[in-house]
Amino acid sequence: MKYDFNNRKSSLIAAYKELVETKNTVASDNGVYERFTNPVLTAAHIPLEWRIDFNIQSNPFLMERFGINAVFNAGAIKWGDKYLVMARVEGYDRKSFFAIAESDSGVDCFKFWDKPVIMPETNDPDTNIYDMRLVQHEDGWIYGLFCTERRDKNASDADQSAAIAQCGIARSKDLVAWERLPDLITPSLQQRNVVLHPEFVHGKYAFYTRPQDGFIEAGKGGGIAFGLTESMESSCITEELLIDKKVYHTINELKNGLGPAPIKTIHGWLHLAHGVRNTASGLRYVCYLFMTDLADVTKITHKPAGYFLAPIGEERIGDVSNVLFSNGWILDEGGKVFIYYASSDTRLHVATTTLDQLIDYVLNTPPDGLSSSNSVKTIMGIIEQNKGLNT
Ligand code: M1P
Repeated sequence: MKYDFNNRKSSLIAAYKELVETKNTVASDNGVYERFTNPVLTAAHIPLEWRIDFNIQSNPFLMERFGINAVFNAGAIKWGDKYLVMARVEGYDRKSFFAIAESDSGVDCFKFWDKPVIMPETNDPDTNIYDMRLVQHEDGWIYGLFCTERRDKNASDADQSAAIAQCGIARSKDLVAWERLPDLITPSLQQRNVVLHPEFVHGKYAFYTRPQDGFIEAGKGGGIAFGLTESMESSCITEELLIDKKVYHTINELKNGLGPAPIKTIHGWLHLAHGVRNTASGLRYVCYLFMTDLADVTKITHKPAGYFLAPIGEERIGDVSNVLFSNGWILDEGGKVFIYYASSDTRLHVATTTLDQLIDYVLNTPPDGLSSSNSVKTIMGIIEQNKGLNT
């Protein structure tokens, strides 16, 4: 039987066009943020020309020649009048790379640029790169900080999974051409979730790090830390100061890590981070907010109890289930905020809110009392305040 190449090609193109032109609708509004019906990016949003050879001679069955497994954990930036996300794209081969998609609305119709990002390498080539944090720094550059992963050179042949994670750094003026800088040097054996503060602190470049002992386990280094370096061309942090440590019986008792770069507000620096705890069904990742002092960026002034955003419904299912992770947000003119979050290491979503709502949430949501009895006391306080109001 002759394979109907042209028919299959037309259906693939029509289905792709329909997907990338689908409008999004608000699915829920909890007073803090709105969630949307559809993810903004999935593996199916990757351009067909990246995956399929459309030549009938070399690909008569119109097979995918490069499969995409997932599109998730994206850095984000407003670029002119476009909303841009720089996503982690993972192939069937398990390798991740970066690709930029743009949208006019920030919530739907994201289209990838023509080609994936070509990220230059250092003298020590990366095996895997992922989780981009885009930062418009006051020095004039856009920096991209990401995780670079290489096999642990000390691992035995029998051990093919031991890896070393470190912070890779690149910079750009146009998001197309990237200059790779040397990886960040810190006292920690492993680094992930490293973020650049957008302003100089004491005249130096300031980083949020996440020191960890092992590739997965944060170990004794656990927590979000802070460090300074003189230059980005040979960045080296000699001291990591822990500013948000992991705490027993909280959402981040196992580990945590900063999401995107913080947003400056008149009340302080607003931070979005993820917290991880262990459960019988594996690790659970949720996102939380906190605020640090404008004068002392290492001092947390407000930290609401528990999570701000956690996976719900289908978001809970994916390659690494029960994970909600964010490394990109955009503060728009007028105070609207777009939070790009990924679910279960599989797809990218957006939640929208305003800076006013986020500030209200952070300043006025009670902190974690760290015991059941204190949780009940918090509820009793709310009940007391509501006396006579709920009639
Ligand atoms: O699989 C969940 C997440 O695991 C890592 O995050 P962390 O370093 O905090 O454990 C990262 O690999 C991240 O990409 C991934 O989403």
